Amino acid sequence: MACKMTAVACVLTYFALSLYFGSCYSAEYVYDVFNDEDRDALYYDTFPDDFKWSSATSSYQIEGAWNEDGKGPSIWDTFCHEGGHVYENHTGDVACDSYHKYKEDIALMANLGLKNYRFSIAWSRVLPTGKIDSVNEDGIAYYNNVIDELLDNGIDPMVTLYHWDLPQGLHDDYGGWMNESIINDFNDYAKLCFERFGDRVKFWITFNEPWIVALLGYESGVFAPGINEPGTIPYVVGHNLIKSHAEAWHTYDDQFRSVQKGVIGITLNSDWSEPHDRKNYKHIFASERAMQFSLGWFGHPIYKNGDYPEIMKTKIAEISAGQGLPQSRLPEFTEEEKVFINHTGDFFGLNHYSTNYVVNPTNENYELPGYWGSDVNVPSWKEESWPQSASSWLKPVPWGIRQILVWIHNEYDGIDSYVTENGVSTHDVYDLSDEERMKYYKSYINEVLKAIKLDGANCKGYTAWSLLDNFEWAAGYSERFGMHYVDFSDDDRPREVKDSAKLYADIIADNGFIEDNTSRSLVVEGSVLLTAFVVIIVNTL
Ligand code: GBH
Repeated sequence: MACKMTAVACVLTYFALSLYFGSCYSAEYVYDVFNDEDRDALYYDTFPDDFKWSSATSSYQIEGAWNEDGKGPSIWDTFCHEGGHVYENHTGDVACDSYHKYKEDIALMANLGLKNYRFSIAWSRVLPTGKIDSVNEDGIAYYNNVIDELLDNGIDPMVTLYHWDLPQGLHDDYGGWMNESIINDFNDYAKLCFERFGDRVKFWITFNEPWIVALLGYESGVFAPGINEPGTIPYVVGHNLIKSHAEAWHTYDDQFRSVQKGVIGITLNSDWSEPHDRKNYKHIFASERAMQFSLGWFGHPIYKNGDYPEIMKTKIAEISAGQGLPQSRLPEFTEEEKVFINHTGDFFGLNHYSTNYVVNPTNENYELPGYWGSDVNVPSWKEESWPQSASSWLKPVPWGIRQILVWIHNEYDGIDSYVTENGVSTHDVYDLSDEERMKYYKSYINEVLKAIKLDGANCKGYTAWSLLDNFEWAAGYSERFGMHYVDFSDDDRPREVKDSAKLYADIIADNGFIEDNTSRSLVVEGSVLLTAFVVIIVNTL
């Protein structure tokens, strides 16, 4: 009898332990709120062998040396110096002082195991007035030094030609992006960069986030040059940005590609717009409308057919008419321009940070002409329960990056895509154990892996924003995006490694996510032992 009781107890223990150990290797989640087993569980696999691991910065946000060695002023120098636009009137005058500390920065990249580094050239450092007759050899020398130091460390440069710091002279002369004279000047500048740096730079991005340039620079005015003219001007700016991009792409394609053998594309930014109810076709349409107004505004002409998305053309024309205007606020491309613009991107660069739910609009409103006032008209929000970063606009929603990569893949015929920015902010406190950033990178990179392995997206690289804490535009230094802490109160701007840098280095070293086998072997060993034990007990009965 006692033996029988022991046997029963053993069998029960056996089941209890199997359950316990079994749960050790069931699904793992990074965020408590995102715990749908089919969607959010961590996925174990590695990236393709040639996957490009990178990290990004931009000139105005890190360089400092705003007026050294012949650099001319940019619209961001003016905007910051004017006061009243940026948190506590912070400026990029010194920033991370990378102009003097670039070797230290590149040593940090080498420690991360980076294979690529995305940075931008300050147009007014190489051409102080913005015009081709003003070449500043000291400025050219700086970027030559950066590029050579990168290559010495086995890191390939990914170079952005324009990350928002327009030479002030071009804005003063003719209104910068509002005037199509900019197309020639941008092309001259791009050509100079191909000539001087293209022997070593094989990856070019013409523009960082034209959507932000047009809307934050000219519709809301919260970014330089601070113009607040909703309605038509932001679309004119967008038009000139697209034409400038196409011109530079053709210059590279015609005059440099055959010798230099690089690629050139553009980087577009967007949140993912998730239909709130995927069974409601109106929510699906709302998502599509929102995506076409963000990525499609620039992506459709450049990657699809040389022209704006149909929904943008019809909606803006209809709303403009409703506003009593004689013609659409969205400019038109000529037939020749469409042919010239079509397929001027060798890859699709994506900057992505967050996701929104969207639902269908009730009806069009004509009150406030403008992109946000009347044109997009897709109600969107972020759930209260989603985690919050230090930036009001940024809530981590890891599954969104998988959706947006698949959308790009389907919309643009399987084009090669690169995540050229992705990251999260923490508050301005000294804390090297940046748990929230670790969670963000781990979950987002894992979702990129799913997009590639499970959905077949042609994503070829991932870039973490940012290498360093830096000047976060209108938020100044109040929001930190870096994997390295920078002390902005110290003249030396010392850098310190945060835990997220170590996590990123591990992911790069493993080229993805390798399952920890300890729990699995515990289950196997535990089961074998217990089975043997039960067999022995039962046999002795
Ligand atoms: C990227 O833009 C930029 O390329 C990079 O330079 C920047 O540091 C990084 O993001 C982090 O922001 O609340 O009205 O001030 C991403 C797009 C631009 C979205 C700024 C949020 C703030 C709008 N972001 N924007 S506002």
